[in-house]
Amino acid sequence: YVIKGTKTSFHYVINLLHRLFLNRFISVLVVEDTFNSMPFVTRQLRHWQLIVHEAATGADALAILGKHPEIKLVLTDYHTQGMNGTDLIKSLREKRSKEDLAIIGISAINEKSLAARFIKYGANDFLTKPFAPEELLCRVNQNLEQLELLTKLREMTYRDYLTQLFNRRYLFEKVEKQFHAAKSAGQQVTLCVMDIDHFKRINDAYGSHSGDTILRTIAALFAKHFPDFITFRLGGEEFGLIAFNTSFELTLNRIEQFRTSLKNTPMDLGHPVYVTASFGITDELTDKLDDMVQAADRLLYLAKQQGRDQVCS
Ligand code: GH3
Ligand code: MG
Ligand code: MG
Ligand code: MG
Ligand code: MG
Repeated sequence: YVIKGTKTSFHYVINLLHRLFLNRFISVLVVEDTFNSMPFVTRQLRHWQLIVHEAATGADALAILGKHPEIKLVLTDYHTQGMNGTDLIKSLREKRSKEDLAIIGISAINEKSLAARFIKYGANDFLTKPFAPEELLCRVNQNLEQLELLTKLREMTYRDYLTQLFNRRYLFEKVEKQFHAAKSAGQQVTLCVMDIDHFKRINDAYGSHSGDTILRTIAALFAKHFPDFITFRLGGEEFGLIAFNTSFELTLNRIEQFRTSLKNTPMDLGHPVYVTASFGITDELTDKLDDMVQAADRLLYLAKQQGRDQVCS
């Protein structure tokens, strides 16, 4: 339909082949309508290599979506059993946002205002029956591509480009919320900051490109050592971690272990280079997360003053 039926640019064909490959890993949900036109849609989507779930009623659709959080797109008609399409969209949107799940509403040609209503209730797009298979596939593609773009954008927003650790923005936009929730729940929160010792000397001796390599290596070691905690880059050669609901003593011990392991791990610049780091760690809860970071920073400063390569608590 897509390639043979109409004139298609070379670029578009390449794009379609790429989609065919990607689709094998993407799940979609089709909510069947009461007039039985959906088997056609299901068949088309399976041709298109997508993993297709089918729901017979609105309640079914909600249950399936709850069980399969990996579903990326829902196609629903207005006339579904038990619940109409717009009510279904409203319920779906309470669970999954537009940036996380694409919804395409399907309306008939004689239901003029329905397309607008679908969009108002939270659908990303709509199709008007009767539609060509080609239009169905183009709209499904477009919506999947938009979701993928948003996911990529979100990754870029919250990750540090050099080290791929979470960045400052993630800490103060996302972790801040977790911090307040943990506080209200009476949970233990431990925050640690780490600063590489005499990093300027490394840059001066080996160049900033080698400095970058070392920062990446240290970040990877840090994240690997603490897979159960949130690790981030605060900026420059300063990193941090936050641990929820873990004993302070245990976290402190693990930081000590990491400090020792780091100083004994050769950085590979073609020849071995050794680095150390200083740490400040606190579990004293503050009003804002930033105040806790600053408290840990003061302890870190103390560790530097007392000779570096140590943890201050
Ligand atoms: P101290 O032990 O007191 O922390 O000494 P230091 O030299 O590590 O501290 P200082 O703050 O004087 O210098 C930090 C250096 O880290 C200077 C800066 O150029 C370097 N740096 C910061 N970010 C990056 C980066 O992304 N890549 C590289 N290569 N160097 C960086
Ligand atoms: Mg400094
Ligand atoms: Mg430093
Ligand atoms: Mg710095
Ligand atoms: Mg520094």
